[in-house]
Amino acid sequence: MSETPPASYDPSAATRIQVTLTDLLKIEPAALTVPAGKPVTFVVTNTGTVFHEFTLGDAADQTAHDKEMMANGGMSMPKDEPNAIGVEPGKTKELTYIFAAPGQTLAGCHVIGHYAAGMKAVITIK
Ligand SMILES: [Cu+2]
Repeated sequence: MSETPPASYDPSAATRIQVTLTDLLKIEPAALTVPAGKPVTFVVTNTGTVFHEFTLGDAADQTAHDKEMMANGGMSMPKDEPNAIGVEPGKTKELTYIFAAPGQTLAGCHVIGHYAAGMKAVITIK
């Protein structure tokens, strides 16, 4: 995989990107551009009425996380991870991450059925 979780970084130097999770099973915006090698803080708001999550990673990571979610019933995340947060309805949470190298990756929501319905965003790392 082309990403690494944040090691040490200056939070004030992070690029901040607003993201919205919706009950229409969308991550908005559906296309994001982030810098490589610098901390990026995603400010993730769930505007819906059900739990959603925001998981960073390539297609293989997304598939692995989907299986992990299914093993736990598919409705919530047991705990946040360095590349994934769950966001309750009406709440905003932040996830800071460093994308190591230029390329492309994804963000997805893995509440049961959401990813398959298209709840994902394409992230271009420059
Ligand atoms: Cu969702």
